Amino acid sequence: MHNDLQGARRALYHDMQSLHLTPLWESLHNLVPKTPAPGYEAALWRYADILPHLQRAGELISAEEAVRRVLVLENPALPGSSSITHSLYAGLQLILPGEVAPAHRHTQSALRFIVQGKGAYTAVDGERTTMHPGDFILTPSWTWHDHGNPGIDGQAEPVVWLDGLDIPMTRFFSGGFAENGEAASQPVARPEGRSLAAYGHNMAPVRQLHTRASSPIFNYPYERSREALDTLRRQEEIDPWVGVKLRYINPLNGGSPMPTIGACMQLLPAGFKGRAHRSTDGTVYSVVEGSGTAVIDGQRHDFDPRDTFVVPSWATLELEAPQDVVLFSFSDRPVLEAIGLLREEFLPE
Ligand code: GTQ
Repeated sequence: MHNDLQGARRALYHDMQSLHLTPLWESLHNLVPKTPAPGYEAALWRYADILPHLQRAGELISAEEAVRRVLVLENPALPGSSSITHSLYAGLQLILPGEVAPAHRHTQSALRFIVQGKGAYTAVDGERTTMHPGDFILTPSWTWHDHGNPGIDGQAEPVVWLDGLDIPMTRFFSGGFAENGEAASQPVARPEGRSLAAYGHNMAPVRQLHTRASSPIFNYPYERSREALDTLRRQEEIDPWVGVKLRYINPLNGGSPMPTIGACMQLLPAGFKGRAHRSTDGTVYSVVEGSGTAVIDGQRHDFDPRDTFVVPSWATLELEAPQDVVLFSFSDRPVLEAIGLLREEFLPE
């Protein structure tokens, strides 16, 4: 190109800078990419690496002082963002015997996936649910929630769970509001198990209005999900891409448990060597059972139980399971679906 023209263009860019004007033609290809360029990375966090730090945090700060004692899993390519993908947050929360994480509510939607220990509870709008490993618990937008760890059957142990929230999405839309509760623990208004009894059996109460966008079930117990996967695994042909995979639903409308976050549980039978698939929803996986390998865009990530890994938007994923593997996963899929951005490809062998 002519040097003068080049110089004149640079002068134009420079002169209009103070007016906060930029030339689109210099960035158009980045703004409208041919395929998603997520700008964040695949990553795996080993539980064995995290646990000692979580234990140290347990010695250095109480759940009450911390409000939430959480080590944030931050995408290596997004330092300072507290994000695991552009839209999602993930962290591992520890609550020790006798501790309380005080009541609050916020517009961000949250899920808890129990990773280790039992006998802690989450209370959601006046109902407690006791946590067991593999349980999938919701605290939908603007619901009061607190966590405590009184133990179960006279025995209390440290409990660790994976928090998944739409914090970055809420920040993007400038929709963050929060309030602290009056007391650390909210009063119990309904007996434990009420939600599951009322909504967890393909039935629903007839004289109740449902105005909330999220599922009325707020604990999907692992026992049941695991049993379902196991039955299907014995009865059906295994899907060559995802194994036996079910998504969690809001029983009132068949949609996702919360408007911004979808979640799934899948079983890969021993010997499974999955074909490659990809989708535009960057997805966080928590390993429930078994060791295996996630091949993400050709790179191998070996995982063990309780590890967490993230698969970026449009990255190919191949799952390998030398032994039975169970994976929990969550993503922003319902949002992408709602705005027409969900694409998925199951690649041939
Ligand atoms: O338990 O309410 O990991 O508000 C981040 C923000 C957990 C929670 C997190 C939160 C919570």
